[in-house]
This record gives sequence, structure tokens and C-alpha cells, in this order.
Amino acid sequence: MFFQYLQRDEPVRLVNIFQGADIYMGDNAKTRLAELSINTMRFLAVDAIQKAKSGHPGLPMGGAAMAYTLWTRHLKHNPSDPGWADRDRFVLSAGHGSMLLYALLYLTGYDLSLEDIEKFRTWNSKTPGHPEFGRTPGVEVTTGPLGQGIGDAVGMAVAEAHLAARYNRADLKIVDHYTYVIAGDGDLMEGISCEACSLAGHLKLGKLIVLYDDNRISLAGSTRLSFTEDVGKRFESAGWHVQHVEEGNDVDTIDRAIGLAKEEQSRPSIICISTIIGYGSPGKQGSASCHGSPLGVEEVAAAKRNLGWPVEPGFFVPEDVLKHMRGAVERGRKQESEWRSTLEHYREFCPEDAAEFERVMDGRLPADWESALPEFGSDLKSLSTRKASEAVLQALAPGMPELMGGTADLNPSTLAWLKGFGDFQPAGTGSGDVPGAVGGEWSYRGQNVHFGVREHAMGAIANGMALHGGIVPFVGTFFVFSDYMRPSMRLAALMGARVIYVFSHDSIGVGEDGPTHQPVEHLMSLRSVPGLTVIRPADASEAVEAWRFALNNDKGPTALVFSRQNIPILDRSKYAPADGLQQGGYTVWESTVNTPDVILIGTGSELQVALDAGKSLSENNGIAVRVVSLPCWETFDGQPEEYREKILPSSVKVRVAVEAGIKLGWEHYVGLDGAVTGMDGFGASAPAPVLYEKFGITVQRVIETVKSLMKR
Ligand SMILES: Cc1ncc(C[n+]2csc(CCOP(=O)(O)OP(=O)(O)O)c2C)c(N)n1
Repeated sequence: MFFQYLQRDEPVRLVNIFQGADIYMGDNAKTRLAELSINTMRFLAVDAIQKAKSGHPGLPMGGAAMAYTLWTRHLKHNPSDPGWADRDRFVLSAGHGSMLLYALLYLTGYDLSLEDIEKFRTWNSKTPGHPEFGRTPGVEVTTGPLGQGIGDAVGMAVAEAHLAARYNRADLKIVDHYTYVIAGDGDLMEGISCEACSLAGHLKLGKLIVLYDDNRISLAGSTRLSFTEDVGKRFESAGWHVQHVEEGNDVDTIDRAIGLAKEEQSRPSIICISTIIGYGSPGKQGSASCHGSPLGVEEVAAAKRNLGWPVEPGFFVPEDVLKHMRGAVERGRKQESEWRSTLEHYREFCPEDAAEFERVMDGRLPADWESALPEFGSDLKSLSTRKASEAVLQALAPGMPELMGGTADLNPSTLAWLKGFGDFQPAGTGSGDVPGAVGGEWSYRGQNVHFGVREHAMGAIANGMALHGGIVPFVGTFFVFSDYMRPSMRLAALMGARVIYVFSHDSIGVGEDGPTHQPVEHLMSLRSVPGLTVIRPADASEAVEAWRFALNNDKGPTALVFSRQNIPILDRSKYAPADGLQQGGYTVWESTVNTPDVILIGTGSELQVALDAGKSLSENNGIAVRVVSLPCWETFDGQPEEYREKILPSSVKVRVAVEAGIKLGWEHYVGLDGAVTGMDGFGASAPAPVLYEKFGITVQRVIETVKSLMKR
């Protein structure tokens, strides 16, 4: 026994009584093999980073033992089928330690070769600088921006808990896995981890297990410079199960701690593992100099000699190590085939649920789901698009169990909820009569997640839910606070994750709350994110079409931007049908069948301004006008040239765009000869109609602009 078991009450503290000693130096063949494997991982990382002339050796060297222990003794995975639905999820939140993950993937038999490792950080390789989802088999999520991974992992644990509650039967568990994270100081310094872990503690996500690489060094130096809180106590106060392992190379103690964390199913677990960054490098270990730069040729040799490793050849993998680590392949096949036979039994007893489970895990929407979409006829004259969105969600919810989401404490404003579909909460902690609850008993079956005022974590959690599979997450807040989750939105776009953002209060139309709450630059800012689709519908019917688009978009995230204020609902017998939104932009009305003299372009509530101006110009001035609704730039730009030319003929130079946002960027459609009616600065605190007047986003201003352009 290499550890003393000091305390049963939390936090559990496991202490290696030979502190600082290399405890697996004994005769036991198993421990020798463990040591060899750990050193193989260390030196694959060191060699790859040295060859690439860039990378982060410190974390792989210091954290190799915990990663080895987790991956060989606990992680349920099948390297031959990285997409197996019931695998444990592993998130390397400290993404700069990517070589640690690549070494694990190669050694345990994923479709990643030693040549791939040698190509670390080179063009088009499967081993980019930071782990990228979709590029490397076995990489669950893109990490690198610190703290995001831990947020993603909370989302994965939410998804697991929800799907388990929905589909498992007492003796037939088809969803039953853990989510593991390796996080470093940087992850825990970032505010997003406080938000995400606070919520995880509240939600009692017992199958979330974080291994904290507590090496007291970050990029710029010691954590004594800026991070001296008691991390264990912080997590304890958030309702986590906390353990400490004081010797980061002590495989058996780490093993035991992970075992205890798995047994503890009513709280998430963190194991704070004291490690030495760059372990083994005689000249650099324990210092920030090995955090983010290659060790250097001489220090590589010194580290190898220090740990009894051959200096040559590089990328050395002992045969016994490969054989030992590749045991994962057979183990994984067996685990998956056992799961498949459980699924077969499940299918016999619950054929409908089995079919639904497979459908949602494949990311396929229910057949004919679109027939549930509401229609807004001419009987209702006006409606805010946020209310139209609410109606869509309520209409879809009964037939779309994979819909799950919520807001950052803005349910009554953003209206992104599924009434009657329960609150996602630990069972037995409350019920629908708690103020603000959406309704029904509290359990993990609930589809409404109360994120609290935690936009940043909400974005990452949504990413984790989407990547886990089985869920189509939506998350909502005021549009102006999209800033607070922009880093996660960027990652969703980078990963192609199907996340739907429901933003309300889309402009100065917010009114009295003033400039702090009035988005101005946000539309343009989000339009500039590659892979993110931004839709700002102009009325209730376009809001329905926007949801249709978002749900069908399984290639990446969609941001839906809705108004707070009521907007007239266009009578579609007089205007073009709203399904033109599926092309991104369409002619909604025109005064001529010929090529127009003038094109007015509007989005959201300003489409009405464009329409009123267009009609006036036509009726009072005899000008041939076309009004184009352009709710989604990305989709419009993706249309064939012919379509774009049909809607915006290049011969028509007099073009005016109207949008209550920053003008920058509209030249893309109005050209250098056109003009934009929009915002130049922040908004102000006053009633919305006053703001539109004062900032000049008016019918009159558009008319004057057109006339002055025509005079040129
Ligand atoms: C959001 C964010 N800010 C800054 C960085 C740059 N960065 C990468 S690693 C790192 C330090 C991380 O320290 P730690 O987690 O202790 O990792 P270790 O030094 O142990 O490898 C920093 C600041 C980043 N990747 N993400």
C-alpha cells in the first residue's frame, strides 16, 4: 500500500506516505509496465513538440500518470468505434496539452498513427496544435481557450443525465457513462469554470469527474502570482465531492481516487492531483519554462537519461507498452458488444423508445416535424418575434423530445422555454410550484434547464450537450449579452455544433433600459463569425421560418435574433411568402414587374420602415421600388449567383439598407453607390419610438436618402 487513507469525511485526502518518491519503481511487472507506458507518453509528447519546434511539453510530462491511470483503468471507450453512444466522454480542457491526448489515442489504438504524431502541428495533419473536434478520431471536443472544456463537460454530463432519465429502464440501462475532464490551473482561473462548476454542483451531476492537474505553474510563472485560493474548498462549497492526491505519479492512489469519485453519484467530483510540470526534465521541471516551449535538444536528452529512457531513437514506443495499451481495443469491443446486447433487449421491450433513442443519437429530426409549425394568419395584426418564437417552441415540443434548453435567468423575457416539459433538476429537490419553475416535478427528465445568470457557461454547456448527441440544445438571453457567450459561440461554429441561440431584445427597440441593453454592433459582429448563421426575422411568419431553418441546420450553430416589441405581421396574400427566408433574402414587395430603379433592403423590425418608404416613393414619386427582406446574410450569400442577381440586379445602383445596427458591412449589398440607414454609436435610454426618431431610422430618412442618391 502506497497511500494512507486519512479521512473518510469529505474532502477525502489520500496521501502517498513516500511523498516525492517514484513509487512504481518496485519489482512488480505491472508497475514497471505502467512506468514504461507513462514515460512513453511523456517522450512521445516531448519528441513531437521538439520536432514541431513548438508546443507545450510541461502538461503531458506532469500529467501523464493521471491520464494513464484514467485511460487504462477506468475509461470506457472503444477505439474501433469512437462514436459509440455509451462511451465515457473525455475532455482535455487544458487543450494546450494536446500531445498527451494524441499519445493516448495512438497508444490505445484509435485511427491515429505514429506518423500522425510525428506530423504534430503541421499543415493538414490529424494532430493540430490544440485538439479539434472532427479532425482527429477520438477527440470529443475542441479545446484550447481555457475553461471552455470544463463547461463542455458539464453539458455532456447534463445530456447523459437527461437521456438516462428519459430512456433507461430499471434493469435496462442504455445510457450509463461518465464524463471525465483533465483541467489545469488556467481552466480553473477562468470565470467560465466557476459558472459551469457552480451549476454542476447545483444540479448534482454525479457522473462528472474532474482531474485537476495542480502543478502551481501557469504560462507566465507561479500561480503564487495570481491564484492562491483553496480550490478544494471552492468546489466543496459548490457542492462537489473533493479529494486530494499529493503525489501526481502515484498511479494506485489516483486509481483509488477515481474509483471513489465514480462511487459518489450524488455530487460531481474533483480530484486535486499535485503534479510537477515538466516532470523528468532536470533543468526545467517545476518551472514555467517547460509550459509552452520545446525543451530543447540537450534538455530532451537530459530528461530521457534522467528517466532511464533511450535518447535515440526518437518517438520510441516499447513493444510491451504498445501491447499493454492496445488492450483497450479488445476491452472496448467487448464493452460495446455487451452494450449492444443490452440495446437489443431494450428494443424487444421498448421498441418505440429504442427507435427514438437511435434517431436522436443520430441527430435525425422526427419525420414530418415541420407540420407542427404554427402559422400566423392575418387575424393577428402584430406580434413581437420573441412571442412568435415562443409559440413555435410550444408547438414543436410535444413531437420533438430532443429539444432541450433554457435561458440565463431570462425565461419571462426571452420566452425560450418548453411549458409543461419539466425543469431539469435533481429529483426530490423541489417541484413546479417553486417561483420561476416551468412546471411539473423536478427531475433529470425535465427539458428546461435553468442556467442562472451564467451566459458564458451556458454557451459552453450547450456545446457539450450538442456534441454529446441525443439533444438539440437551445439557449437564450438578451441579444446584447451574446457578448458574454461569444467565445463558446465561436467554438460551436468552429466545431459545427448544432446549437440554437435564442436572442431577444434585438436593437434600440429595447427602449428605456438604455445603451447598456441595446445591441448595436452585435449583428455585424456575429455575421463575421465563419460558420455561424445569424437570422433576424422581420415578422412572426419569418420567425417560424427562422426556426425551421435553425432546426434543419445540422452543420453548425444558428443565432435567432428576435424583437422585444410588437411588429406588424405581414399579410402574406399581399406580400411574398415568408419561406423566402430559406434563401436568406427575397423580394417581399415591389411596385413594378420590371427591373426597379431603387432597391430597399431591410431586416427585422426595419423591414416595415423599408416597406413604408418604398410604398411612399412609388405612390407619391412614381419611382419603381423593390423591397428585399434580408434576414440571413450567410444563407443569401450561399445562393447561386443567378438567384442573388435576380433579387439584387447589379444594374440597380440606388440601394438603401435599413437596420437598427452599426452600418459597417452593409456596403457588401448596397455597394459604394448605395447608402445605409442605421446606427453610428450606442443607443440611449428613452421610449423606443423616440429612439428611432432621434437616431434617424425613419421612413422619412429613407425617402430623403433615396431621393438624394437619385439626384447624383
Ligand atoms: C482563454 C485563454 N486565455 C489564455 C490562454 C493562453 N494560455 C495557454 S496555456 C496558459 C496557462 C495555463 O496554465 P495551466 O492550466 O496551469 O497549464 P500548465 O502550465 O500546467 O500547462 C495560458 C495563459 C488560453 N489558451 N486561453
